[in-house]
Amino acid sequence: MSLREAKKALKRFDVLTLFPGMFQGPLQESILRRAQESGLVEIRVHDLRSWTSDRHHVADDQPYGGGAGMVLKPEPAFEAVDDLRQGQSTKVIVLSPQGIPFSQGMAARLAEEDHLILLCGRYEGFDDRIPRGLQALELSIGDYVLTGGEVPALVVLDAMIRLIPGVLGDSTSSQTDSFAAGLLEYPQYTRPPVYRGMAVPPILLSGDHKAIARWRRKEAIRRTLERRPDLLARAALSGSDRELLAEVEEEGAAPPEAGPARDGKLTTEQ
Ligand code: JCH
Repeated sequence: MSLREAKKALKRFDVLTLFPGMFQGPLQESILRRAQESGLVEIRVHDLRSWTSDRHHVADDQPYGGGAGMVLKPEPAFEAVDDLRQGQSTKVIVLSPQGIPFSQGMAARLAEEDHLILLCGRYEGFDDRIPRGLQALELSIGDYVLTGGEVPALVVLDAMIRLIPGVLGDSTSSQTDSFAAGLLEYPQYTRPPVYRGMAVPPILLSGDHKAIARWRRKEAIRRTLERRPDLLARAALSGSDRELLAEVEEEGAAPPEAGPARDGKLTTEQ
């Protein structure tokens, strides 16, 4: 094996779910499909009901203490993980609204693991001995309640897999995108130069690469200030970034017709 090939280690992902069919479409298109075909990643989706022992393959039960809904039983989850675990290197991830926030940084760290098991719950959640006993990393993809852990598992897989070396054709593109840099992306344009009365900013057609780089950085800062001030507060801004930020603040708010509604009609938090 050459030095180049030695770096190209296979990553394995085992998904445990009551609805394996939910993974068939998303994992068989585009980049996730190619990542598997090229042998960089292996994703196995398993039906949790295979690890139930009763005749009716029951995976849920009523919550102790009463209350509405059902809870995922511990036995199928523990037995499945026992069967799939590959020694110490295996990390178990449980998707839940009670998890710690999943982020780009978390995706980058998890993309370095050799073997992950992702457990998707259903019903009103799972017996709390599941994440505790499995010493799982409990992750939330955001503050909204979904019907189960399948869509969150796909989100986590997608975010991790595109960071695995060799998965994206261009090895630099995942590094340079916005969240890695702590700012939102600058606006992009392609042909035609004017569409439905909206012109491409003339500087992008100027051929002046230095001026274009400055404009892009300034627009990235403007967007981040307007849409995600929380990100801007944590961003590592250089001296020239601070000058661009001062210019943006001097110029004031964007005209209301310039972009999607961010006023009372459509806010990011209710
Ligand atoms: C899940 C549910 C009512 C949970 C069952 C398993 C993750 N970020 C994120 N949002 N939603 C999830 C998620 C993950 C796994 C499961 N549900 C549905 C329904 C609940 O409390 C009343 C809790 C949701």
